[in-house]
Amino acid sequence: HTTDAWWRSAAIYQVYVRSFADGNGDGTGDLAGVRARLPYLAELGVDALWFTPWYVSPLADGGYDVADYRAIDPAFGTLAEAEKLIAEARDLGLRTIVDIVPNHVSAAHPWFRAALAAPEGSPERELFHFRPGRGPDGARPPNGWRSEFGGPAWTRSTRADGTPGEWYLHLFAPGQPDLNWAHPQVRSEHEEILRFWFERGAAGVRIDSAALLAKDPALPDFDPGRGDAHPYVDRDELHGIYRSWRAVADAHDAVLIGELWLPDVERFARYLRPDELHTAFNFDFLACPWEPERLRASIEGTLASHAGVGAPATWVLANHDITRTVTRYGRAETGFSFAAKRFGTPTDPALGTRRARAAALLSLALPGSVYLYQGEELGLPEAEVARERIVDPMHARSGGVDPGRDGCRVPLPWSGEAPPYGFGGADTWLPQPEDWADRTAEAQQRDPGSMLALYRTALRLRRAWPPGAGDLTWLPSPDGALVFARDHGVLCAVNLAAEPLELPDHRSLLLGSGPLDEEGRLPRDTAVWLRV
Ligand code: TEU
Repeated sequence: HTTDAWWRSAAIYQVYVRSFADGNGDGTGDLAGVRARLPYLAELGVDALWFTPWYVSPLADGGYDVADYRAIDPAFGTLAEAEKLIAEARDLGLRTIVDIVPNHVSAAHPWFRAALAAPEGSPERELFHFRPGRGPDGARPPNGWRSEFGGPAWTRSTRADGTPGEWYLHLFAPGQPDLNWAHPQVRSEHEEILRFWFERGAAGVRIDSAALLAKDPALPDFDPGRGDAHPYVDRDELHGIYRSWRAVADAHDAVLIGELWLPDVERFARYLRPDELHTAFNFDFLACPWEPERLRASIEGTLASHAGVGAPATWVLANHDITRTVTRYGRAETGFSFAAKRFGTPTDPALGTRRARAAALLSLALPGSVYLYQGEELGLPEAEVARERIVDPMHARSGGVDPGRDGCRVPLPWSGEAPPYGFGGADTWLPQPEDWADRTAEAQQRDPGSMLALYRTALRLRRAWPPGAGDLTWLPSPDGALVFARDHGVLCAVNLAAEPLELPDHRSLLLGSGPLDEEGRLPRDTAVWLRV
């Protein structure tokens, strides 16, 4: 843990490959598209790129169903292209993070195909969680666990003779069977996969669903209301797994980034150790409503828990699973929860944009590293994808109640007046809204007041701050305002109150998310950076 390690203060851009840029004109984003747009990313001023899964996959869950980690999905390109991309990015000062999905594989993975083909009780099945069903004909799932996407977490397999057989566990979609992490082959295979990508130039990995891998071997029913220990979230066995991953990462000077959705900050911080994960996404901040006291408590809680273990804080406002900030912050309920997602929730895009701009400056001013999801720099709203075009399994498995996550995964608008907005082929895998002409990267490049201009300026300023730049000091401020100084001489003020905020000295204004009022005060839902 040297204090100036790059990942401690990096701005990391998340590339959702399928929707970033389409080089071959088939309507699906690909590596050729990313390579062509690398100068855009370098100019944006980020330090690293995190690529969502680009491996061979039936795309039952947008690539989080991996059939082969050692090859790129043909829809995206080839392994040779990925290696070129990593090298070209590195030449532009951009490191590469790849996504690893250890909780499950695709149902099309050779291990699972072999397990299905093998008889009950065979060693091939031990790599997964196969169990007989309950009831006289085994017609009921082995336990009552629910899939994260809705419905039972079990699907019944079919025997070679066509009769119904054992059930297999999948915490997500049926096309994503859970691996048995008690099996040594599962462990060794993942360590090999890490080495494979580190040897190809990856500077780190993002670990998907990192808190779910280990299961209570009895697979018991549980009732959280009764205080039962959770049979698959945050189990102690995980720490041993990540300690062995850390040894692999250290041998390649690579970084482990955990996706850990854990409500308890103490439990969360237990993974951030010198011999476990380097860093993890801060979902507390992401889910936090746009309210001054809640934001301040989230920031303070984050900084305290991370300081306690010597890990840098991280700041995340959006990703490929979350409603876009412009839409979220324009709603009456500005916090995020998966459970609350509904079609047609009213939103005020102008208000949402204003707050998203302020939130951008807030998150980029905080000590630690920051994640930027593609399209946030363009201020894209959540797209309303027509029901018949939705492909996210979350939609179907919720019985059509949850719109799913496609609305934040729509192909990016690059240029022009109408779809596909320079994305590539006209037949985009998800339809783009008709009213995005003023949201294209090209249109925003010409507009100094655009979201893109704000992100570029903020990232450029932030990049000049000393590495490992230090602490944050809260300054006295009226209710509804957040004002803090960083010890390298930058002050950030955010006003969430109706009353305009007097600034200490606006002559040293570096950047604002919106204009000050005639008296030089900071209006509501606006943020500034000042040099102090
Ligand atoms: O998400 C893990 C995860 O638990 C949530 O983000 C998930 O979408 C939510 O709990 C549903 O209720 C990761 C990926 O980010 C997501 O895209 C994948 O679908 C998921 O893992 C399965 O691999």
